[in-house]
Amino acid sequence: MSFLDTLLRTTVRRARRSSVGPGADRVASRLSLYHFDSCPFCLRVRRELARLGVEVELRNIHRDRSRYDELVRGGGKQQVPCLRIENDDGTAEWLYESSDIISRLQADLCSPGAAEAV
Ligand SMILES: N[C@@H](CCC(=O)N[C@@H](CS)C(=O)NCC(=O)O)C(=O)O
Repeated sequence: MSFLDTLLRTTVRRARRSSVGPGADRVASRLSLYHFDSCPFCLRVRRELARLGVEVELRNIHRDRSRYDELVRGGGKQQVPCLRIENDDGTAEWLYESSDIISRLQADLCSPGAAEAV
């Protein structure tokens, strides 16, 4: 990658990240998204993650059978996208529905107060 490419990517990433709170990386480290490539609802969520400029672990249920099993066992159904949110005590919340996931990402990652408190 050329110097200019690197500079552009860094600048774009910084611009996107201006909307997220200071604790966003810490919050994001507790999140994982169960998804697969061709799912349009998953794409909506991945686009929002890209817009926010945060990195969330992506767990592809078509490429990795163990991720599919985890999703069904933990979340209770095979539907994607599903956001797994790990709590401090090690328990997990499994959030389905792309609109609900996007609202949750915006609430937890964009508000400085919320991001620091989680
Ligand atoms: N209303 C849901 C729709 C999600 C959905 O239909 N996902 C499909 C994949 S594109 C799925 O997982 N279907 C399997 C199932 O529902 O059992 C959303 O917005 O997230």
